[in-house]
Amino acid sequence: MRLAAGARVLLEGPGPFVMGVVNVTPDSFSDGGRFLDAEDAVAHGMRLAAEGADLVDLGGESTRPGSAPVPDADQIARVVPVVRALRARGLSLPISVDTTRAAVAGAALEAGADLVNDVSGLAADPALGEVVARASAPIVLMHMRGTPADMQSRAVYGDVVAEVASELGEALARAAAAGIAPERVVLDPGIGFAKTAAQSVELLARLPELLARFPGRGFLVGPSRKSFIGQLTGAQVADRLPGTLAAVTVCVLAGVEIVRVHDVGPARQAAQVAAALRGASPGRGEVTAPGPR
Ligand code: PMM
Repeated sequence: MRLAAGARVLLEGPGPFVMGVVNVTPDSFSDGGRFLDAEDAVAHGMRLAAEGADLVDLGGESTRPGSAPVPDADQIARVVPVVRALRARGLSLPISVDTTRAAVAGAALEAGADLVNDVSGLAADPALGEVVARASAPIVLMHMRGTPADMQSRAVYGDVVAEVASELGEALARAAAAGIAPERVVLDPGIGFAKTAAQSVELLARLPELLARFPGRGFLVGPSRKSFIGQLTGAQVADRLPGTLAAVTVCVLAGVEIVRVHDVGPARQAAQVAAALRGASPGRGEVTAPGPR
């Protein structure tokens, strides 16, 4: 996969690439409150880089089920100083901003972020597509229904893979209408967003089928510490690393290029082994390269 912002290449190669999560929120899904302080967030971002992250994802709004929106000004006040400080500390990795809001994305890109991670798939803010297009920035379009406040009431599917694929197709159409170049778009099925645990597991199990519906398109998946692992195992959020690594392995074996995780070092190792296994499986080509789908 090749992901570029303008002429600047952010990611290039077969992957898998590891996106490290830095939540700059008081109530995030899994590391709530621990990185609210900007300096802590910066230190955490630098630590993830040292652990081998290929890119860092900064978010100023929790998306946990039931959470309320955070005003643009608050998101900007949380995220922009962290972007600036990471650059001032010499971080050269691509920085993505996890937001559904045009104003937040614009401010973060201006401050030195490179791409946008939109959990609404361009459904929340009609102005976001234009901001991304104007900056020639890549965007991750994640599948969700509704908003974090009401999404779990909308986890009703006939065929979860077919419906997620169809709704990702609608997100792609929104990106195209905004003028975002197709090669700058990465898709994400949105594990845990408007999905029950069983639906998240089914999506992970059927990733090859989902990816096959979008030939040549880059995919990102974020299974890290999610509640499906808790429901399967009883593990609390802080104890879900083993389950996360099992899911990361499945993602990479399926051909997913980017995994979004909190525990970068362990996930990187799991992803490397899974990539070798994928490469070595019959008909897959080179051992060191997952190869094209
Ligand atoms: N999950 C969370 C937040 N942002 N973005 C993408 N693209 N995919 C995800 O699965 C995703 C996301 C929620 O997890 P967190 O609050 O622990 O970061």
